[in-house]
Amino acid sequence: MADLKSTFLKVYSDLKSELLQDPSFEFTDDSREWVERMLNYNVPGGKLNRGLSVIDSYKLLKEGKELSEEELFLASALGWCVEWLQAYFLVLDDIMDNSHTRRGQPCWFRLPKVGLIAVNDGILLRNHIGRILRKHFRGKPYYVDLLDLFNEVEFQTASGQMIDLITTLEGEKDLSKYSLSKHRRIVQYKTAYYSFYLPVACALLMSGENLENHIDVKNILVDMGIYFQVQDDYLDCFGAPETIGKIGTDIEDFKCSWLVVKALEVCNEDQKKALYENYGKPDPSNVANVKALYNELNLEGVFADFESKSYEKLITSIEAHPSKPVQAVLKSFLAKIYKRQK
Ligand code: DMA
Ligand code: MG
Ligand code: MG
Ligand code: MG
Repeated sequence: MADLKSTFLKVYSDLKSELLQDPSFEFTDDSREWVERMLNYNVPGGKLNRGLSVIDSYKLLKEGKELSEEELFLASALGWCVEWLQAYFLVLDDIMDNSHTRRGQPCWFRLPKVGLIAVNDGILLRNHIGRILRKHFRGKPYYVDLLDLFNEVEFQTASGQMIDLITTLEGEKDLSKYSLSKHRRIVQYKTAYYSFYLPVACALLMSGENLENHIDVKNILVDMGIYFQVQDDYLDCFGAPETIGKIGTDIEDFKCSWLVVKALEVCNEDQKKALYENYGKPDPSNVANVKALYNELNLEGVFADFESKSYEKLITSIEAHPSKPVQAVLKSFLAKIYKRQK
């Protein structure tokens, strides 16, 4: 595993060097340094789960057959495309969510020299995906399908971000519009497609599969992605910032988080009043009141229950899938996230 990660990181260096030599742009020392620093700051510092899953999934689909050098490189390159997409969304997400830290360091836009240049850096990160795919996959029979996949998933994610953001509009802060179905819609689009479906779909395309034949796999991965974002919402409040590498902002931001939806479901009238008064305000005392209420309502316990039930449901639907290699892909993905602390 440690070995796979170092191979994967080596491919990052190769892809970065190619991007820094891209013949379509005449780099100066300054511009090359900027891009290199921006990439190193934003692309490789996460858990790399999504990227590594492309390689893991591809291996499992090959049922134990040794990968050639080329296959390992291509699966890694696709893994990095997923990580680049993630970096692009996170750079912009942190601006929109007014966040402070990410992966244990200040958010990119918080650096004094960066500021809103981060918006263009996000656009560059996005464009790098097309550069990588063009360079390494243009001759492949599945090239068009790959481009189409990345386009579709990017559109779904941006649409999810849009509904996440417009629910928090100033002057329209009304908790009564928050429900489990609204939460589900938001997280399905903003998180599940790019974090879960995309890595496996990349591996399927590389294996010569037609994605239209794998709608059932997609459905299971979307459910897994929803479970993953519920964990993210939970960790935003209950996770240790040193472990998750970020300080939560969901309460201040009036987010339609799973926690607030659950709180609304189980609270009494007085507690509801307190929630309405304190949710979505920047003052630390309001935030503390919301957290105290979450504790009073035992949301940690409610979450633990949700976590084990989701796991059982997912395992049941995975085991109903006819293909053993596909089952292995899905189970390995689930194992990576079950009861995660970060
Ligand atoms: C993340 O939602 C979704 C995308 C597309 C980045 P979020 O704002 O809850 O993520 P985080 O908690 O990592 O800021
Ligand atoms: Mg965020
Ligand atoms: Mg967000
Ligand atoms: Mg979050």
